[in-house]
Amino acid sequence: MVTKLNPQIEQLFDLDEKKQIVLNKSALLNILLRDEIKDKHVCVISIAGAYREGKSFLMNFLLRYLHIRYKLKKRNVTNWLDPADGPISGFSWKIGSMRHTVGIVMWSEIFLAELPTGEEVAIILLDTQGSFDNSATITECATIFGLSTLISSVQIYNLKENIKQSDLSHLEVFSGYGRLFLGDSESSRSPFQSLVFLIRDWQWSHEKEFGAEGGEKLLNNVLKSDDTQPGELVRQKKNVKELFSELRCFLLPHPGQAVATNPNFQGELQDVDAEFRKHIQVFAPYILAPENLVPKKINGEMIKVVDLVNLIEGYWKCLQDGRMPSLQTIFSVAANVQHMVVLHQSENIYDEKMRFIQEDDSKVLDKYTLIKEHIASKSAAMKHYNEKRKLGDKLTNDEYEKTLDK
Ligand SMILES: Nc1nc2c(ncn2[C@@H]2O[C@H](COP(=O)(O)OP(=O)(O)OP(=O)(O)O)[C@@H](O)[C@H]2O)c(=O)[nH]1
Ligand SMILES: [Mg+2]
Repeated sequence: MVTKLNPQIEQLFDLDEKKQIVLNKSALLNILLRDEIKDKHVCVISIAGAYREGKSFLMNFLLRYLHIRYKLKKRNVTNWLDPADGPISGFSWKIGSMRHTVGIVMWSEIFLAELPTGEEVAIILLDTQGSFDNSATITECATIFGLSTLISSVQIYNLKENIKQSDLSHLEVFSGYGRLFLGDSESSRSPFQSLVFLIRDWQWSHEKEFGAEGGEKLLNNVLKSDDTQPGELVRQKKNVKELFSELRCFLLPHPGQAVATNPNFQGELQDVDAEFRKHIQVFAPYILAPENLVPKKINGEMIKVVDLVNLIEGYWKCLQDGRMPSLQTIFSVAANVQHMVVLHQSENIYDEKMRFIQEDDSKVLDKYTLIKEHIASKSAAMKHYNEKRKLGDKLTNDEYEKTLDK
C-alpha cells in the first residue's frame, strides 16, 4: 500500500480580482529553500493546454510514479500502477464544464532523483490553469502558458485528439516570450527546453500506435514542411521547432466512460480503462525515469533550486503591472540569474582552492604565501567567470564581475 501523501497542492501563482497575477512568495520560499533541496539541480515538469482536458487528472499519475520510484525507491518499475495502492489523488481535478485549476499550482513535496551521472536532482511538478475558458483574456492565458514554459524544463502540451494547426498557432503566440532569445547574437540555443505534445483520446491507433513511437510519427507528419504548403505555415512550423530544444509527442488512449462522464468517479483505478492504464505506465517513466529527466538550464547552464527561486521571483516582478512584460525585461531576468549561477561557480572554485591550501600541511602559511595563493585562486575564479558564455549585455557582465572581484 502506498503510504498516505500528506503533502498537498500549493497555489504558486494566483489571480487577484483585477486578474493580476500574484506570487505566493511564502509557499515558494518555504517549499524550495529547504536545506535538503535548495542546492540541488532541478527538473521542473509543467502541464499546460486548453481547459477541461484532463491535465490535473494526469499529473496525479506522475505523482504516483514519483512516489513509488523515488520515495519508496523501487527501481525498474514497469507495473507500478496498482489498484491496491488506492485511488488516484493529489492535484485536484473535477468533472463538469466549468474551469477548475486557477493560476499555477505546485506539488509541495519535492522528489529527489539520481541522474545516470550520479548527480542528485530535485523534481518539481506544476499544474496550470487551462486556456480559453471564456472568462480569461488572451493575455491571461498567454501569461500562464508563457510563465509556466519559462519556469519549466519540460512543458507537457496537453491536447485533445490530435495536433491541429490552431494548436501550433497558440503555442507560437503563448511562447512568444522566448523569441527574443533567438535574436541574441551570443547564443544560438533554443530559448525553451523540452516540449512534449501529449495527445489525449487518440482514436487512430490502427494508423499510429499509442505511445512515443506513434507520437513521433504524428509529430513528424505535423511538422513536415514542403513547397506546396503556404509560406505562413512553413514559417510557423520552423518557428515552433526553433523555440524548443527538444520536441516529443506521446499518444494516449481514451480513459473510458467512467473517467470522462461519471460524476461519482473518485479516481479508483478499476474504473480506468486497462488500455489507458497500460500506456500511462509507460508515459510516466518517459518523462520521469532517471535517464529521461531534463534538468533546468539557462543558456546551457544547469541551475539550482535556489536559482529557480530567483528566476520565478524575477519573472513575476516583470508581470506585476498587469501588462505583458517586454521581451527585453524577461530576457534580463534570465541573464541576471545566469550571471548569478556562474558567479557562484566561480566563488566555489576560489573557496575550494583556498580550502585545499589551508588543509595542505606541507605548505607553510605565512602572510606572503597566503597572499600569493589568494591571487592565484582569485585569478582561476575570474578566468572561469570570463570564459563562460553568458546571456545579456556587457553592463550586466561587468556588474557581476565587480562583485566577484571583491
Ligand atoms: N475524455 C477524457 N476525459 C478525461 C481524461 N482525463 C481526465 N478526464 C476527465 O476530464 C475531466 C476534467 O479533468 P481535469 O483533470 O480537471 O481537467 P483540466 O484540464 O485540469 O481542467 P481545468 O483545470 O479546468 O483546466 C474530469 O472529469 C476527468 O475525469 C482523458 O484522458 N480523456
Ligand atoms: Mg486542472
